[in-house]
Amino acid sequence: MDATLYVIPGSHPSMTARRMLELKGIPYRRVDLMPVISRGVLTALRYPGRTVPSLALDGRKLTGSREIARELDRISPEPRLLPADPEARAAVEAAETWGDEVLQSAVRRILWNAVKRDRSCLRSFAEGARLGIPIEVAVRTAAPIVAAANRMNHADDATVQADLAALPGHLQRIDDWIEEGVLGGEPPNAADLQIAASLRLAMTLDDLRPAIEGRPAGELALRVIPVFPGRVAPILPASFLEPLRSQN
Ligand SMILES: N[C@@H](CCC(=O)N[C@@H](CS)C(=O)NCC(=O)O)C(=O)O
Repeated sequence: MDATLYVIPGSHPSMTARRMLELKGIPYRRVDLMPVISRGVLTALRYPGRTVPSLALDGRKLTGSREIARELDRISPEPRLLPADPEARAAVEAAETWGDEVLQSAVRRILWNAVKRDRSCLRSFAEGARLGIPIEVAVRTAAPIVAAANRMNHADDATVQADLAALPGHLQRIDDWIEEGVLGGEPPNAADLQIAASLRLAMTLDDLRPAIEGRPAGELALRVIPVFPGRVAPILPASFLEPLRSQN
């Protein structure tokens, strides 16, 4: 099987797709793209979407972590990413959709807002990536990319403050799904991988890690995605983090 996965360093759904391919035992070539510029590259390569992860699989082109999960289950059914039992599948798909549409976007906004405050952390996300230019050059010239990513993702302060206020509720929801057995089984399902990658990206922020790591959601994230490069030193205003205080 010939597989090429397009990712952005630090992209959480890209990590979801990487872990899916690893769990399926499918070897793949990874192509690292710069954020924002990735859009033009994927358009030029005629992918169906302009986001990462995008995957070429024996000539077929796919965009989206959920689309990739389904195609991988189709071509290589074991281990299953989505349960065969209809009721279990519906529960996993609901958690996966929430993980994609709610948690993934919130964590992306929080991250870009933090990066806007101090770009030096970008270096840590690029560990092991091949961007085609030296990482120091990429970091030094990243200001327009960071500004564009903040705009495109609506990572403004008011939205990110609301995201942080919602985070304790998100974490409780994940803990509940673990308790119910929707998440946390072995091997991990598509929802585990979707949600764990967002939690791992959130845990790269020193501001957020203490609120996540000691609870079932954090333990799940570390188990499902053992390695996730990146580290953001404390940077968010204390008032933004107030809703997380009672969590620590
Ligand atoms: N929710 C989709 C979209 C993923 C997504 O938005 N990826 C971001 C990186 S985390 C991206 O490609 N951003 C570049 C851009 O939008 O220009 C998925 O899970 O595949």
